[in-house]
Amino acid sequence: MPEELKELRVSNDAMNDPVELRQRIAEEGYLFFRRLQDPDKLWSLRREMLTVMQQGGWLVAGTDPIDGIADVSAQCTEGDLAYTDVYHEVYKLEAFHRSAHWPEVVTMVETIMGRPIMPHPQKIARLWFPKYTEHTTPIHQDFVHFQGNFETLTCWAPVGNCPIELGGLAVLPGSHKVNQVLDHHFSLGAGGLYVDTEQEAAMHKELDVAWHTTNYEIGDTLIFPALTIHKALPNYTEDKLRVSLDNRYQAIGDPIAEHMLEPHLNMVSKLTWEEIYRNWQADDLQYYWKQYANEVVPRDTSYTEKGFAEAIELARRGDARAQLHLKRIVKRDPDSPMGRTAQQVLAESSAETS
Ligand SMILES: O=C(O)CCC(=O)C(=O)O
Ligand SMILES: [Fe+2]
Repeated sequence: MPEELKELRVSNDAMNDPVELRQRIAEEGYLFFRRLQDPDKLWSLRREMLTVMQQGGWLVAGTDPIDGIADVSAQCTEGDLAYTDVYHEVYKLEAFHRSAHWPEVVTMVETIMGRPIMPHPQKIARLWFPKYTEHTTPIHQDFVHFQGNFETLTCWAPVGNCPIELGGLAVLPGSHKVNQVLDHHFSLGAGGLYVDTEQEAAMHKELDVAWHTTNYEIGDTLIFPALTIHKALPNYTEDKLRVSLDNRYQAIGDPIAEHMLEPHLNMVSKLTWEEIYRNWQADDLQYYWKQYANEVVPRDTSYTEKGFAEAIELARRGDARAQLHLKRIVKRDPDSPMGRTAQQVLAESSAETS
C-alpha cells in the first residue's frame, strides 16, 4: 500500500452499552462493528443488485453475479448517464431500500443517538469499477452533501467482503473535533469535493492525519457523524466491482434538507418514487417519511457552486481532471447554465492548446 493505514477500533464489546458508545463516538468520531448486519441477508441483496448490473452490461457475461466481475470497458461513475442508467435500475429494488430499515442497523443508530430515528428517504449505493482510481471518493465531510443537521449519522457497509485493495472507507479518528465544516475544493470522485487535510492540519492542531480502515467483511458496518473526515481507498483490483451502502439516519423531528427526500442522483437522470415503487410487493416503506414532521430546509448549493467555480479556473489552466469534469457536465446537461459555461471554457482551452 502506498500509504500507512491503521486498523479501525472494533466496538462490538460496547454494543449494548449506550453510554460507552456515545463516549467513543464523541471521542473518536466513528464506531465500527464487525457483523452488525446479517451476512445471509447481505449476500442475497448482493446477488439481486449484481444481477441487475449484469443485465445492464457491467459484468462479464456468463460469470456468476455474486462474484462481481466487472467488464472494465463499461467503466462509468456518478455524473455519467451510463452510470445512472444501471444504478437507477438497482435503485428500484425493494430489497435495497429495505436493507436501510433492517432492525439491527436502526436499533444500533437509536442506541447511539438515544432518540427515535428514521433512515433518510434517499438511500445510497456505490457501485465502483476497478482500475478507475481517479474517480475514487475524495477526502470530505458528509455535511456538505447531506446537510440538514450535524447529528445525522452515516452507516457505511460493503455488500460483500471488501478487502483493502477493493477500496473500502477510511476515516480520520477524532477529525470531527474540528467542529466546523471545512473548506471543500473541486475534485473528481463521488460528491466532487475534497478537503486538503495537509493544509487543514497546519491550522487545526487537533487534526491527526492518520487514516484508519480495515479489511471489511460482509456485515461489518462503520457509523460516523456529519463532520468526521473520511474518504474511500482506490479499487486496485483487476476486475472486481466494489458494492457498498451508505445510508443516513437522523432523529425524528430534526431538520432534513429537501434533496434528501428525493431519490439519489435524480438530478443526473430523472427518477421518481412512483417509478421506484412500481414493482414492489409491500407498501410499508413507501413514503414512510411522510408520517414524521421533520422540518424541511432548503439545500445549500454554495459548496457545489464553489467546486464548479474552481473546476472552471483549473480547466482554464489546463488541468486535465477539471476538464474531464466539465466534459461530463456538458455530456449530461449541455443546455443548463453550468453546461454552457463548461462548453465555453472547454472550447477556449482547446483553442489555446491547438
Ligand atoms: O463509498 C464511497 O466511496 C463513499 C462513501 C461515503 O463517502 C460515505 O459513506 O459517506
Ligand atoms: Fe461521505
